[in-house]
Amino acid sequence: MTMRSLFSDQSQYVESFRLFLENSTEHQCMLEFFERKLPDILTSLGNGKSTISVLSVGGGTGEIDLQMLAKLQAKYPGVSIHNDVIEPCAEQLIQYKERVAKTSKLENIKFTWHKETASEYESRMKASKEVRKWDFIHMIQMLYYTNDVPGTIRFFHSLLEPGAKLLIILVSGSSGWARLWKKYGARLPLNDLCLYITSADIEEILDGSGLKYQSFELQSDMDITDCFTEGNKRGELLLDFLTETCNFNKTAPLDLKNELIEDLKKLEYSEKKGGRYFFNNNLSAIVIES
Ligand code: CQA
Repeated sequence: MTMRSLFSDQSQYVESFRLFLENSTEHQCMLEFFERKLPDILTSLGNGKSTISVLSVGGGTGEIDLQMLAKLQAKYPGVSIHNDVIEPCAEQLIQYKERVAKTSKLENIKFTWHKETASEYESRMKASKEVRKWDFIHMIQMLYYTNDVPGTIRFFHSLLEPGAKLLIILVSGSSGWARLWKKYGARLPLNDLCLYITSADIEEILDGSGLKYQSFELQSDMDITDCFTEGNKRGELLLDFLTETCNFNKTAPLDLKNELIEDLKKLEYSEKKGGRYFFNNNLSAIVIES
């Protein structure tokens, strides 16, 4: 059997991702960041405006977006918000709309959804004559899925109003992911749909282009203890998510599997607490100024 990318199986990807969210503090660490730092970051971008325009690039199911919008509403009470969402995945857009429909206190927010990729949006905007500018643009855990990272950042940065901000969240250069990709990337199923990029790569791009930014490290972990129990279904799906491989346990060459499993227990990847292993899932939030 050959190793196949997890992306080739949509339903298995969704199941692995659901388990990952259950076993990690991925969303909690973002919400904590929104709680502690976002109000400051949002200062000035809406001053004196009657409408604030927000662009969510890769908004997914909207779970994180709505938390962010709540912070914006709290910062600018009574101000109306236009929230545009770019998201190519149809199922996720449906879930986003359902979530909006059943959430209260969204009366002053107007939602517009665009079922397309960031690069399709870019082409469409460049072809149309109108230039639409934004007060706040965010790209959360999505830059892995673009084909031209510097170009994508440059384009969306060019859409910022004066005083506006662009927020990027993705895995930290000091996370277990960074180590895993560096050592094993070449031996995992090649896939042009997902790039192995971290905050370190983004900061290098930003330093080279002279854009002014600020970074924040968000502490996060993922309980991977189940990965070390032979035959544990949850552990197998979590391992699939980590390696982005479909049925990694069944399809990976034995030497690769053994080496990776042993590495995951090491301190460069995980911390051991109370007999459990916590993979380092640290994220970085990068705030770029207009
Ligand atoms: C698609 C693409 C990516 C998705 C998705 C669907 C995704 C989550 C859910 N559905 Cl078509 N991506 C995602 C989100 C957060 C996250 C990771 C993937 O932490 C894992 N990565 C490793 C850090 C990204 C490569």
